[in-house]
Amino acid sequence: MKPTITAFATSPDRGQGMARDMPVRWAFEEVGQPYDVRLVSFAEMKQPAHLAHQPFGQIPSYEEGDLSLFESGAIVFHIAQGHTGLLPEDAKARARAITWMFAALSTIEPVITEWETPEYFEQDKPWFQERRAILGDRVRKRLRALSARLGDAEWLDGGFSAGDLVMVQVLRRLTGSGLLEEFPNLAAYVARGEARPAFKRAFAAQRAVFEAQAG
Ligand code: GTB
Repeated sequence: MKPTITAFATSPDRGQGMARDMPVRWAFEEVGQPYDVRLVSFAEMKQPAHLAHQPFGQIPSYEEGDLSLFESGAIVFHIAQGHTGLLPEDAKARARAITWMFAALSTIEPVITEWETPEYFEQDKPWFQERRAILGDRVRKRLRALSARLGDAEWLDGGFSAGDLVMVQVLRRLTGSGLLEEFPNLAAYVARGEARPAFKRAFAAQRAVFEAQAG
């Protein structure tokens, strides 16, 4: 059965692939699983029909028969578990790949989200620059550790895995900020992820939504 995911009918990022349907699309493409997309407006996301699938009124959600999931990380994990290609067969290597998924979402992403927030909502505050610098240093601290662990390796633990997919997608939010570029091996790691044919197909698919609207 072909799964259906939800995505923004109108993405605020104008097709840059920053919304969280992107890692799910990317995972589908990596494993060769066709999928359908139901586009939802901001108003529709808050309606009972969508809340039944995503209790927080957000995208993405995932439906496959009577299975309904939310949380992009959990959806990527589900896809990775059900197909070959995103998680190693070896049990220990598989556990380590899953660990990197959690590290991306619970250790790296929160400091990036914190750092982004003042840019969107608090630029007019007198303490904006000082706060931004503090939060930037918190991001640097995490990136320094990640950079040290990655070293000269291509991926975080052997071959490309769901851990890399989620980590690259999280790090993409820093592209062009200057922060990622302070760590050339991480910038190259993100570029390697973005160069994967599956990433390109997923990016093109979400970009097509924006282009269709832009006319
Ligand atoms: N933890 C959840 C998950 O990973 O699935 C978070 C889901 C989430 O944040 N969804 C956002 C959403 O639906 C879209 S991705 N927001 C609408 C709402 O809460 O009402 C976050 C996002 C949005 C826009 C950009 N952008 O424009 O660059 C980037 C990321």
